[in-house]
Amino acid sequence: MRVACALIFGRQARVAAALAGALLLLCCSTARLHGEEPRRPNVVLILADDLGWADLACYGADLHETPHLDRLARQGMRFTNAYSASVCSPTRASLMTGKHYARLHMTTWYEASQSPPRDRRLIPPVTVGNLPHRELTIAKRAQRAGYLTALVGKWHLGDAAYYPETHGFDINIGGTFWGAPYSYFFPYRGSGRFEGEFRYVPHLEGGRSGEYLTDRLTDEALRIIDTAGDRPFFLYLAHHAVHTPIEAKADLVKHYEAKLTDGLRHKNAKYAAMVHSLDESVGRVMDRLEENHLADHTLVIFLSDNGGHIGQFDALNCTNNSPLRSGKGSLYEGGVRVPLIVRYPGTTSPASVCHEPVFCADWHSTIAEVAGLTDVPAPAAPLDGQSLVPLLKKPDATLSREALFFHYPHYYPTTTPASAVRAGDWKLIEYLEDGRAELYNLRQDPSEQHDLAAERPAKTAELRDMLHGWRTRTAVQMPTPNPHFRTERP
Ligand SMILES: [Ca+2]
Repeated sequence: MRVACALIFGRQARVAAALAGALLLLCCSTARLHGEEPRRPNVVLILADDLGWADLACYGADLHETPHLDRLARQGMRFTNAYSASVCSPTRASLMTGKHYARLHMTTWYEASQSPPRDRRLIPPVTVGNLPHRELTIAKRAQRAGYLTALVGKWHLGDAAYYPETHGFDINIGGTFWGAPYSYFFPYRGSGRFEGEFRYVPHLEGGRSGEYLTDRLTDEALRIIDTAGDRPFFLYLAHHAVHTPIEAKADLVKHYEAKLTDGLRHKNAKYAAMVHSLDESVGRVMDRLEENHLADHTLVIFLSDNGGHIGQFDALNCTNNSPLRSGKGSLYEGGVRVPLIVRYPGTTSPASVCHEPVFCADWHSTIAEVAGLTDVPAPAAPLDGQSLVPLLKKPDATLSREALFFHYPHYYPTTTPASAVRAGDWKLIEYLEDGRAELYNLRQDPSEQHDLAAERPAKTAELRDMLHGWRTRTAVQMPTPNPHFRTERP
């Protein structure tokens, strides 16, 4: 009986599916007859600045409250092994171009690109600060396909001749060569705090006293969603939060100060309040997509540009990436592993989790596939990223990729110049001052506490060869010995 019912229901389901298919075909044919193409999906790329892997509640944060991002993760897919570069601009370059930032010679941020320090053991290379116009950004491709393209917030990929408007964005609200605002409070400008630089965030006139930057950038993003009309849009909402200066709204700071207790991993109430405002922003964007009946037809991507900043601001550590080691700048996991949440109804399943390692350069190809940008020119090969659509459909799928590579030939408070490779569960970091290598098994030791380089010489040699091969193939820039360096100072 049960079998008969199943057969009948199965037949009915097949008939219904066939009818639905015929209807869909008819609609598509009608649209084509009238010269209309099916509307392309919208893309909302929300990039947080310096947000650590463990900074969201859905990634284990204890002080921070992030209900909207947690909801986004419940509605979509959360990645546990997503990687960016260890500092700002390289990730932004890779997101836009689909190329490894080291291939572009953009391994550090714009302001530091031209003036490497000359008092250390190695002299870091002079890198590219301006994203070259020969690079075809995902924004330019989307623009050519008819998308309304908008950058709201931080750009950090070059001076005025290389601003977002020159790289495919119809609208640029706030994008400059500066990597951080002077202040998170209107009028977002001033000098003295950052070595006398007069920093400001343009196009945010008409604010009121007390207005908070994260809220204002969100207002601007909502305006773009509202005004896109029938055009598909690519909205790149690149928040300054939670980069320094650590400044937050007073009522939220008070809320988190009251929550501080011994034993919490996160201890900075102002930083927690900045994360709170960032989370509210994501909630407001999602609400507006819902209100405008666009949420089911929009790819939403949320990630961070590098690991959490563990340095101090106003005598307090900004964040703590535990259980991951170190933070921004470093090639330990705390410097490069970041939160990544993706929602694309019909493709991502609710509350799915993906453990496959993915890289910021993958988003160019992913967005191109989702948006169907096959009818506009693609960047010249080779692209280093690959489409994540197979993972979005099936989180336990695997990508055919040898390894992920990292390259930071610079100095930062958390590191000396280094390169790294992650292949499967294994990770090798090579320090360029003396060639010393560290080897970790990330499955057994995600906190990178047990260096296995001496114990596993064959694996160390294998990964080192892989890393050197990649550096040669990719023609990355290397630091050079400093002939004037003296270990014994007078
Ligand atoms: Ca950053």
